[in-house]
Amino acid sequence: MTNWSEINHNAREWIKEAGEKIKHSFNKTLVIQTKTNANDLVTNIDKKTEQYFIGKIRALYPDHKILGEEGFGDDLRNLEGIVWIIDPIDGTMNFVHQQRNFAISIGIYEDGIGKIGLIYDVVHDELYHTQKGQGVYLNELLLPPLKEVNVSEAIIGMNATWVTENTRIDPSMLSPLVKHARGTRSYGSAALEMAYIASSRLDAYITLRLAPWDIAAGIIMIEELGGVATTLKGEPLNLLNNNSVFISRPGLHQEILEKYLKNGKW
Ligand code: 2AM
Ligand code: CA
Ligand code: CA
Ligand code: CA
Repeated sequence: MTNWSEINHNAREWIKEAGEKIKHSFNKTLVIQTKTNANDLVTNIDKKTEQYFIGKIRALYPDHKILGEEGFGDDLRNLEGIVWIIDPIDGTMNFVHQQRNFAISIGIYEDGIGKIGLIYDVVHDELYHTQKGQGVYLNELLLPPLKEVNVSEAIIGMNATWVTENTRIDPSMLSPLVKHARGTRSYGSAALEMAYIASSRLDAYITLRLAPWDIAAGIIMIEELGGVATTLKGEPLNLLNNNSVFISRPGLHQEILEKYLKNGKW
């Protein structure tokens, strides 16, 4: 039998320790490289943090598999067994430019079912954590289930990219939603935007392309609180591929899907 509370305990200890190491790195010189384009950044700290987790997991749980953004884990073809899905720094651009508004994100799955989700806002020392069936916590505080709200009362997490000329969606599709919502925000970290829905700082989050490690932990939290996590077409998210992502409180999810997304030109 898998001892999930032990795994949870260890993962939380490691994420805090990794956060300490990241904070100490602020005084040292950062090595910044680009990946797919000039704005797609990675640093030596992203890589070191992923390697730190992999070292810990391999030592204690050699039969677990690891999917990490920076590629030091396994090359996964399926989600069989226990799989750790890790984003060592979500919001690298914020990490580089702001030294805040980034998070470590870890989702642990068994045969594709979310079991443990951790999102750690290092600088604010806010650890969002959940173990399936046991509620979602922000540090020691148990978060209440998500209540329904209407678009007119909702703050929606969305990057301005998607309402300007772009390669993925007609910009006119989301602009009515921007207009009808109470407000929009963009934090530059998918994991934090999902955590903010969990803690009701945001009501929904919409984006056109995310990788599994951006959303693996957040999905578990949102679903544990009664929220909904799908693609922009309302379909299930696939943790082996990139996805469009639409996360929301219940009720609001249906309203946005039906009024703004379903009949869109895309
Ligand atoms: P990252 O910082 O771990 O790369 C920024 O709006 C959000 O999108 C962050 O969560 C960021 O994660 C993610 N992101 C940045 N570049 C991306 C890309 N090329 N594909 C998918 N997600 C990306
Ligand atoms: Ca990245
Ligand atoms: Ca990410
Ligand atoms: Ca990252």
